[in-house]
Amino acid sequence: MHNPRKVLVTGGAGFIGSNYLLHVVQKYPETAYVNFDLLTYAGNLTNLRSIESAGNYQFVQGDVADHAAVTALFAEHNFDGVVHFAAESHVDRSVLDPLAFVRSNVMGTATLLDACRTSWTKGDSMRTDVRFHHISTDEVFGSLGSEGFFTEKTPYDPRSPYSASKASSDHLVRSYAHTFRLPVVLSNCSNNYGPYQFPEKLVPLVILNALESREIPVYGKGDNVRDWIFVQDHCEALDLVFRSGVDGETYLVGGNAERSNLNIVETLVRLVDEALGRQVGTGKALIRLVKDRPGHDFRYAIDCSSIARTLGWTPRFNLDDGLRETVKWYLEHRDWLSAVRDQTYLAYYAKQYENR
Ligand code: NAD
Ligand code: TDX
Repeated sequence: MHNPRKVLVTGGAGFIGSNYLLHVVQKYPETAYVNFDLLTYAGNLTNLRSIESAGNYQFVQGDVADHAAVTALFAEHNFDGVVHFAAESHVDRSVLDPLAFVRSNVMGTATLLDACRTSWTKGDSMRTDVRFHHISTDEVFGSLGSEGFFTEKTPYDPRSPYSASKASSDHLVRSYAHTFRLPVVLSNCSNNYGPYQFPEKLVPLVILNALESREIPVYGKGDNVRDWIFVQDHCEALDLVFRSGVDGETYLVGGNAERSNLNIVETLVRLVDEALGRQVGTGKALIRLVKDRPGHDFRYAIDCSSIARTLGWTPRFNLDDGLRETVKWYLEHRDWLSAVRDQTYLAYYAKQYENR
């Protein structure tokens, strides 16, 4: 059991990080949380309004790849745990600007690991009452055909600059565990959806475009398959892995909910039509099959029986309920959506689709 007193959460203003902080800051009042986030386009402090004045929560703006800033942070706080979410996370952006991914995801992870090594080594030995939890993705395993599942034993085969940068960071984490005895746990999860997701990712993008009656781009034939998990289920798994996982272990987390992209998109536009009382088919008429993403992985699917067996975790939400709840959330938070759908986003969106 890892029972930390002071935890550094990196990337806590992003989609999964903010959902995680909303979950743990209230659940563990005896643990102090420091959220260290650069506030890139994907970071949004308004997500954390309900905990910003909690006595066990603090925000510090900074870059995980900035050695001086990370060193100063560790000198100021006596962390005994790190939960590392901070990363560039969008595959399409990694096609447009791969080096930003190497910097934040590879150098950022290496910089944090080294700060942990330095501050958690006492004399010749590494502390054992500390823990580094690395948050990673199923994309490190590459692409599946129509059969089979990823397991903890699947060899790495990353195929986009994003997944290659995440794979590199996973390798660095394991190398610090092996070489320096750094106590680590890793978790690799499938596609998350839910509140506070930036609308460049498929689910919130479809909801936003359906609401604003803009075209909805579906790459290729829309037959690529993802395994979808509600973000709250992921956060509950992360809480268990961080506090009860075994040192050095990797846990695969998935939603047991495979769907083709076209199926997800059609479900979402139907839910938006229903919620707005629009004529059936209004949203569907906005769907466009567009040029495929370069190197687009065909299918991801996770076998999460290992974490069910070892930590007793299984996803609680089924996909239809989770998507319905998600559409409801975005409709009730249209101010959040319009605030993030600013000029930067629209410029990115235009650039992304200019050749499609
Ligand atoms: P996100 O893009 O919504 O948020 C990333 C956060 O990290 C933002 O708040 C951003 O400001 C911050 N950040 C980026 N670069 C930084 C840097 N150099 N220094 C400090 N902060 C920085 O991402 P997300 O979807 O919440 O993903 C979080 C983590 O979970 C990532 O490591 C991602 O690889 C992983 N993951 C995501 C999914 C998914 O479906 N979204 C699935 C599996 C794993
Ligand atoms: O406009 C779109 N049209 C479309 O067809 C977008 C944005 C996506 N897609 C397709 C591409 C994928 O097959 O939908 C699927 C999901 O796309 P994304 O939401 O971009 O997610 P994906 O590329 O699968 O990666 C996500 O899951 C794993 C996260 O972004 C990663 O951070 C995570 O590691």
